Order: sequence, then structure tokens, then C-alpha cells
Amino acid sequence: MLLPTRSFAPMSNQSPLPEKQAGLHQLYSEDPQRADEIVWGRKVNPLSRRGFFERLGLASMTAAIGSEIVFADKMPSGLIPAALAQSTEPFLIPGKEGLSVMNDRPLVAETPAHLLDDAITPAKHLFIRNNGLAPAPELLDADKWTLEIAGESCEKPTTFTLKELKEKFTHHTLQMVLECAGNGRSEFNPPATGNQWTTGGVGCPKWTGIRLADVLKHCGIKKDAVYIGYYGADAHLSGDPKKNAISRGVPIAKALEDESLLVFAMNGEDIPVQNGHPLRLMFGGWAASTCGKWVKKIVIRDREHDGEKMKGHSYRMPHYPVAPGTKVPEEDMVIIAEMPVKSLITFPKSGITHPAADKLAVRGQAWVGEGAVASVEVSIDFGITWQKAQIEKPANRYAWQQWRTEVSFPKKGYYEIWARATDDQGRSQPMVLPGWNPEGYLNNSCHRLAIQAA
Ligand SMILES: Nc1nc2c(c(=O)[nH]1)N[C@H]1C(S)=C(S)[C@@H](COP(=O)(O)O)O[C@H]1N2
Ligand SMILES: [Mo]
Repeated sequence: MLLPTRSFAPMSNQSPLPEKQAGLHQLYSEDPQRADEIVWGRKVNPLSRRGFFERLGLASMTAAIGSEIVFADKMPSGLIPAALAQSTEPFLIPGKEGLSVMNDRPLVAETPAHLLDDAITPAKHLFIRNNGLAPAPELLDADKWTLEIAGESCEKPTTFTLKELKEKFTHHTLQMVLECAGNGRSEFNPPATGNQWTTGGVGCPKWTGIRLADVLKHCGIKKDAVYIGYYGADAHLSGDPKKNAISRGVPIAKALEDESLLVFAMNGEDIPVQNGHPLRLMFGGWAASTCGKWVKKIVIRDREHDGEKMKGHSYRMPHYPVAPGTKVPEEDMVIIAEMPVKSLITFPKSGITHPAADKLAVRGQAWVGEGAVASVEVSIDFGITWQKAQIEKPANRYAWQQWRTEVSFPKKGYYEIWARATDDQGRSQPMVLPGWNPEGYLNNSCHRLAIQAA
């Protein structure tokens, strides 16, 4: 069930795209009181939402959802019922289907969970996160593409044509998760600025390319090398050619891993233009911001790379837990490396109605930065009890793992299906929200679906 979107006034009308409307997540993060008023049609004291749900809210929530919330007494306060929290907004991007556009300059679009049901994410369903302006497609000629390897810790700086790279070095194909560090940001409160990702800044296609290690070693890595940095062909939003939209990288040890690739194909075809054709970096399990698109130059550095979005608060977390809303000094922020354990429910689609007497097949994906997912559990009673799902082995290191199970409903009513993954080091997803941080990174809380058992 979707809340009538007309209740949400467009937040701005500067966009040349079709009228944009604020989603419920955005509304809750920007102004929870107003969101409550819109959702429940009355004023709510934000300090006593639990009381509100108990005394008044349950009846109106049940009315809004259309049936009884069977485990209502177990539902944590302050949660937006998942039935009301869907806000997808299809928009046409060449080669893409069904993505929700969060921003059009730079272009940022995420994938609704039910479109990530394939074991291998098809090109049309892979999210887009641009920090600047993507190069015009006519500038992305694979036959003319060159890659320069340089930097103070490179012995023999060399420029290769893409054709040379493909001929000289052994090809490898690996399925690897690509996930934006900001995925899930929309749930943090106080809200973090930046794209209000819900769950769709992730995908797991099959990438073909060459090992970055092979290329770097060919050019000579000096003993003092500690980091690599990338430069892409995209432009800074200001249009200033001296500025880079983003120029990040990884420590040299990560760069030299077998799975760290310079890729020129995705799912056996050209990489989609918005995803970095004709050449991009792929680092398994790390924040996707390290995976440079349209890559033209890689530098081997004798220090931590200091390109655009490497400093300050960009892609960094406080190295100790902080209270929500804390101003954290820059020197206490550390670079994000591996991504945390996480899962998605990709079938069924949130909001469906299912016969209460029938079992419901449920499935999804689970992944973790380094290591493997050891188990996935599912709950239909707001996390009070959990049942184990069956889980597949990953296609290779850094691929996500499909899981499946069946759930039975005790009676008719409104349910939420929650999924929780645990990795092979015993680390699980938090049920509601992990540690607040200034930029709203690394939210790996459980994914929630709304189901009507009728
Ligand atoms: N050249 C370049 N590379 C880039 C970016 C960018 O804006 N420009 N965005 C980064 C970020 S923040 C993410 S999350 C991923 C997104 O990859 P995708 O757009 O293929 O999904 O690319 C990374 N590589
Ligand atoms: Mo990102």
C-alpha cells in the first residue's frame, strides 16, 4: 500500500525533471512532527510517540494500513510502518529501468528492493551515484581510451591504451557487490545531508577486467608506496576543469588483492555509460566510492591519497561512538574501509496482500565487506522471534549470497517481515539503527517489508 503521494508537497521546484516529491523517509528525517501530522492527520507529541501509538495511534495506523497489526504491542516506538515507507519514483534514464531518482544534478538513482531479486544484478537495475557530471557518451570511445599510471611511488610512469591493457594482461571475471557507503542514510536522525538513500544503493553484477596489481607491478611499485588514487573523466559540478568531482583510492595492500580489478565489461557486455564505461575500478567489499568510474589515471602514492572527497568528513566515520547530533572534529574521523554485514528482502515486494492460510516464500540477498555471511534469519513479530533461512554459498569472494525461506502467519492482519544477516565473525545487523554519525554512513539495520495477510 502506498500513501497518497499528493499529501507530500514538492520540497523544491528548481528541478527541470518532472515534479519531485518528498518521500516519507525524507519527510520523517527533515520534520518528524510534520510527517506524523501528515501520516496520522493530527498533532503528535514527539516525546511520547510510544504513548501515542498505544492510546490513539494504533486505531488510525490500523485504519491507514487497512487491517490489524497483529504484533502491534511489540512494534518499537518511532518506527514508520514499512507499509507507509515506500517512496519509489520511476524516471527514465537510458538503459535503466525502475530506478528511483534521488537527485538529477549530479544524477543519483537507487534500485527498489524487489528489483534486486536476480542472483546477478542486470545492468538496467544497477544504481547510479555520480558526484559530478558524467562524461558525454561520445567522449567514452573504448577504442581511443587511455589509462595513465603515475604518481611519486611509480617507477615507470606509463600510458596504456585500453586495447593494450586488454591484450597484455590476463582477464578475470568475478561477481562483486558494489554498495555506496551512504546507502540507508535516510533513516538517521538528526538527518545527515546528502542523498537520502533508502536501501537501493547496492547491486552485484559480474565484472570482467584485469588485475590492478598486474598493471601496477608492470609499472613498478616503489618501496615507499602506501596508497593509490584514481582520476575519472567526469567533470566537477562547477564545470571548473581544474577541479575533480571525486578522486579517492585505497591502501596499497587492498589495491594489490587478487580481486581488485580494472574492469571493462559487466555481465559480459559494455559497462553502462552511467556506471563507468569504458573502464572502472572494482574493489570487493569496500565503499563503492573507492571504485572510480571512467578512470583515466591512477597514481601510486607515498602517502594517503589526498584527492577530492578524501579529507574532512567525506567517507569518514568518528573512531568512537558519538551521541546523535554531535559535531565531531575532523581529526577524530577515519576513512571507511570495508562495508558492514547487510541483507535485503527482494521477494515478495513490500505492500503485497497474501492469503493468511498459505505459506509465503521469502527470499533476498546478504553480503558483508570482508568474509562471508554465515546465517540469515527472518522475523514476522518485530524481531521477538527469528527463523533461519537457507543460504547459498557466494559465487566467489565478495559476491552476495542468496537466501530463502517460507513464513506462516498465525492469523489475518498486518505484518512486517524483517531479515537479519550474521557474518562468519559473528557480527549481525542491528534491528533498528546502528551508530549515528555526522554524514550518515554505514546504516546496516534490518530491512523491513510490509505484508497484509488476508
Ligand atoms: N569518476 C567517478 N567515480 C565514481 C563516482 C563519481 O562520481 N565519479 N562515484 C563513486 C561513488 S560515491 C559510488 S557509490 C560509486 C557508484 O557506482 P555506480 O554509479 O556505478 O553505481 O562510484 C564511485 N566512483
Ligand atoms: Mo557512494
